[in-house]
Amino acid sequence: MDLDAGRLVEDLMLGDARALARAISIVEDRGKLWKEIMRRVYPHTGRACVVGVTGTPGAGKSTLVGHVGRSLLERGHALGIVAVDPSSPYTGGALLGDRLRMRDISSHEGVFIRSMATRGALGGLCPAARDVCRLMEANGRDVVIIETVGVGQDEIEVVSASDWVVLVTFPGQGDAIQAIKAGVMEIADIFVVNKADREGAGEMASAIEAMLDLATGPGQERPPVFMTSCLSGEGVSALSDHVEDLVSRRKDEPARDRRRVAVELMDLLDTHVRGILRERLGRDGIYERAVDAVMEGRADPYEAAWSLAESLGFVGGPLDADWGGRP
Ligand SMILES: Nc1nc2c(ncn2[C@@H]2O[C@H](COP(=O)(O)OP(=O)(O)O)[C@@H](O)[C@H]2O)c(=O)[nH]1
Ligand SMILES: [Mg+2]
Repeated sequence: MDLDAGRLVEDLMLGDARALARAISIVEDRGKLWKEIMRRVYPHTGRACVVGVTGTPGAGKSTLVGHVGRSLLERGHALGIVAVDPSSPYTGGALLGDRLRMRDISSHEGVFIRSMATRGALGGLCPAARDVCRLMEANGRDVVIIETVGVGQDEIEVVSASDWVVLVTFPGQGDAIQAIKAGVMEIADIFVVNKADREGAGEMASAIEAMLDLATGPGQERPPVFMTSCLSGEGVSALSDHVEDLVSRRKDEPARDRRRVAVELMDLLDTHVRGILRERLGRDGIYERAVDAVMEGRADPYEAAWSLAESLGFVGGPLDADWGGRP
């Protein structure tokens, strides 16, 4: 049976969870109706808040998301959770663990949880994760939490998909401070020392605060550091209050003023324009020939780019002068 994208998106926008699940599967597989669905959904997005949660495996991200999520649900928010897990080397599918850990909220009718595998050798935030956030938003969810494993590039990528990034660490994690020094600090808006029930949590929080103090310029606000324990519940409501506060303040802000929306739209536009051009240039092997010419020193990259543009008929327009003309 041929699926009607218009009908599916209509159902999805009425809050239908099955339509949401179906649309997510199509978008995740980059199926035939993927772009059609996104085209219909996009005008109805831009309002929801996206909270990225990152940190090393085992830090307690899923457990914490379960706790904070429950608190948001209790305050009447409609919640979407996207858990981006490392691909299992055996099945290529998402691990099951996260669903189990979030099970205490997964039966709540206000939440929709989706686990996604990171595909591709480099891992990172699955390219479809952003689309999935938009679908959840169109489905009526005002807060979407994306959990990603913080190993390297994902931490950076989650920034462009989130309004705020929460970095979860825990005491005894030897390299946490190292990681923070290595640039992760810049990307996080909220720092959490989880497993505060364990030895060394206070020291770790102080060390992070000290580093943040150093990095915070005059007149800037230092990002908050929370100590939480999912075991005792300590600090969890303070963290939830903070997130709730950010979300409710963000409500009145125009969508286009937001860092996330701007970065994301530009990035998507860029990626797709590039994809379209590459596809077109690839058709007759023009792109490959240009690559060869540059690699073999027969042309420089500036010249090669220019001839590629020429082959598409782009040259000769009023913008040429801005590019300095033919190299
Ligand atoms: N002691 C303690 N254990 C915790 C806490 N939060 C999570 N854990 C445990 O840490 C392990 C990893 O948690 P998980 O949420 O899967 O971490 P993730 O890999 O970062 O998503 C699980 O066994 C949790 O039960 C906490 O606050 N205190
Ligand atoms: Mg997890």
